Amino acid sequence: MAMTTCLTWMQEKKLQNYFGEKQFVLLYKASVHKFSKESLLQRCSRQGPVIAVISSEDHIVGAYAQKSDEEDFIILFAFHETTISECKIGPFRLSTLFYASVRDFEFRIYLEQKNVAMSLTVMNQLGLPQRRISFQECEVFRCEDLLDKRRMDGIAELKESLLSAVRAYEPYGGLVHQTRILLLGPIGAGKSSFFNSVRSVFQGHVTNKALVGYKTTGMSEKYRTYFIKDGKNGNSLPFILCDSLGLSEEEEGLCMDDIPYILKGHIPDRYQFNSMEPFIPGLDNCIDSPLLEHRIHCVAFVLDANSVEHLSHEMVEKIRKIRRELIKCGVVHVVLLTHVDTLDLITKGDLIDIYRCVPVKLKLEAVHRELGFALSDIFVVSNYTSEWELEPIMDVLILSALRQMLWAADDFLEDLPLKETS
Ligand SMILES: Nc1nc2c(ncn2[C@@H]2O[C@H](COP(=O)(O)OP(=O)(O)OP(=O)(O)O)[C@@H](O)[C@H]2O)c(=O)[nH]1
Ligand SMILES: [Mg+2]
Repeated sequence: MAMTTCLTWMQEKKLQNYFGEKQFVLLYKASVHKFSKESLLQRCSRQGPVIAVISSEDHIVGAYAQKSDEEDFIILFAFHETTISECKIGPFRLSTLFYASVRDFEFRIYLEQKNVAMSLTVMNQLGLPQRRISFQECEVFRCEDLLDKRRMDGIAELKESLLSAVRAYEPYGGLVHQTRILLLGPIGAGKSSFFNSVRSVFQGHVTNKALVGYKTTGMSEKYRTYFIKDGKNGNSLPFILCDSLGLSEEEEGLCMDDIPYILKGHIPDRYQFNSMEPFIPGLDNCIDSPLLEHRIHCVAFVLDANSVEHLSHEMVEKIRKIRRELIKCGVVHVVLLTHVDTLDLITKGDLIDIYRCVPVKLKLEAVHRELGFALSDIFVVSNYTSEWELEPIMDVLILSALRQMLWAADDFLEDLPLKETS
């Protein structure tokens, strides 16, 4: 059975961020490998940077050694509720903490006796109440750089394969040339930013074609059906992203009566939304007899991850009502959670394995609970907002979400009654 740490996800993450966005690999656990310094040193030597974590009932203390075998400064730390205090000792080897002579005693771990002792200075610097602490567990982790070259190479490869998959995508059965994905969601959720992000990935540099930002009444006022050109060969990509006015609890958002017209493909590109006056069929430029290719094939509800637990009752009701309409029309829908980069404790390196991060899992569960979406229909992205250069880790999330939307659109096309496809 795989060994697991006794640290909570939050505690481990705080330590990883504190020591510079590391990933921890558990090498030694006293309750499994015996409370013996020989056993510990045998497992933890020649491992590069390591961190020893000692857990007692009331405290978590430990030592971070940049080099496990050579003499160097060791950073001692103590975990407090929301902060970490530290103090530097040495230069020592890691083994000194277990074998120290009385002369250079500052911090010593008595593994066999399950207690740790420290000098008065260390105790004060770490903000601990006593010089001797009994503990139940001692764990040692190897500290790896989260974004090392090997991982970055893997990410670059994954990005290329996702790019190829999306370029090669053909809508189900050749029923349409391009799949239409509608971005719907509250004002400021990141709909236009998602379009900009997708366009950036395919252009090969960060672009901001759609206006984004904050205005109390929302930034996007026109309906836009965006074609995207592939920067590699200039060809149009096999999908169209449709950006709409944001939903609002107040009167200024997207008029609910407009939604069926958008879904059926009546509303033309650049239509100026009017929250107070619903779309009237037969207007100038209106698409009177939309074809299958004008219709919406997949809807992505775009939500700011920070807002999902705080959506107003009115907004939840609006989204549920739209879902009912979508189910009635058979349009497949998914959720896109934006702003994950701003969640507490999340760093860029976490985007590699974002669905395993506890704060993200909690957000997914909140969307599932509040709005009823299946967990497997919720995708997470960090949009391009302030970056100057493309980040392959962000691209992988953006492309993965896009690919899922294309698959969802295929489900819709596949499910259409025969008379609608001829
Ligand atoms: N940090 C971060 N900021 C984001 C993200 N997505 C969007 N933003 C920011 O959120 C704000 C609103 O983004 P928009 O793309 O304009 O949102 P929208 O849904 O199109 O808004 P409306 O058109 O007003 O309905 C902007 O300041 C964006 O820079 C994200 O993933 N991470
Ligand atoms: Mg917008």
